[in-house]
Amino acid sequence: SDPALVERARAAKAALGDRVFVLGHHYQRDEVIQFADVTGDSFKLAREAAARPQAPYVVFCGVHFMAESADILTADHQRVVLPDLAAGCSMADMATFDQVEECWEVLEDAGVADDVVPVTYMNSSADIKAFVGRHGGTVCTSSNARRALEWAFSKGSKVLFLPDQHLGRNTAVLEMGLSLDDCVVYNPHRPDGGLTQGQLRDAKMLLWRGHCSVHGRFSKESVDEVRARVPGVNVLVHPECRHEVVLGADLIGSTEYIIKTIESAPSGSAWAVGTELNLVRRLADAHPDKNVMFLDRTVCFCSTMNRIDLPHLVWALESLARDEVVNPIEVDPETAHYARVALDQMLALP
Ligand code: CIZ
Ligand code: SF4
Repeated sequence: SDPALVERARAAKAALGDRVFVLGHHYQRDEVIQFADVTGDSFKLAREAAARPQAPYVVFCGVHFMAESADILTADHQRVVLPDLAAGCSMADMATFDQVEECWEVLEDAGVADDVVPVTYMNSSADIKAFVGRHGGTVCTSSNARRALEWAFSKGSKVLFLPDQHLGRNTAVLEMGLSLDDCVVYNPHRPDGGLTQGQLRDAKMLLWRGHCSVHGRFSKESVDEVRARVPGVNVLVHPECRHEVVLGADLIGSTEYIIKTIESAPSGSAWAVGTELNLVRRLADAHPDKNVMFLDRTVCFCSTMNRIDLPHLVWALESLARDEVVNPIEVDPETAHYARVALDQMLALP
């Protein structure tokens, strides 16, 4: 990265001192991650920000829904800044508030809404989390999805899982013992979600038709190809991958789990990792004694994560050093209140 920009980022950060706290998601570029005070997945980062109320400015190097969660969980005086407002998440965008309200009406008309507990993945907008909070549901992450589903099924006979169909299906089938037939996909672009009254009545898992544009691109062929090419390879994938990919993998887990697994793997072992490319490259660089490779060379970076680059970070830090808050992420108080209900329910999961 441009040495002049690196120097400017360093100088602005030094001028800000303890007044700024920089969060870096694991999928961020190297040029950005070098300035992170802490790295993590979306949930860990939101909690880290909340644990530092003395920092008035929180710069979130990640995507929009993560900055929203940080704003909800941090103190009122803390301002959360997203260096590029175009850093969204295609998965989160696949479930809009209006679509989810309409889905709920479909469930009401089918006479099943009272049996449904909504569960939303962390990767969703604040207003979806608030919807779930208002309807007695919970947020989950890829580390606690099983506990979230167990809790939800103790409260109702059906779960509406938003917005990632793959995490929902993988958790239901592989960890809860449900069958694929217990799961149906609700398509927000079709009348009644594209489901019959019988399907709405009988399904246990109503999966929203959303997916990650990175993890959803790994295929069963990529797993077969790497196994043929690299004898003894271990295939390690994120549960946002498609069901057949997860079925073909050796190990499945969140980004934090993937990092820990590679860190503790024996020297000389071979790993094909199905998650975002910035993270896989950093893991490969950090563990030259292990053969860490990307599961599928045709899959790319998360393009919205990559919108946060060094020029945007420098601009955000230099503006904050002049006490000019650029690109603040502010969730309105009512949405924040109900989103927090759903987030607190996740924290209270047994
Ligand atoms: O796929 C993502 O964006 C993940 C794993 C986000 C997160 O929760 O950190
Ligand atoms: Fe969204 Fe997928 Fe990018 Fe994560 S990796 S921010 S889920 S599009």
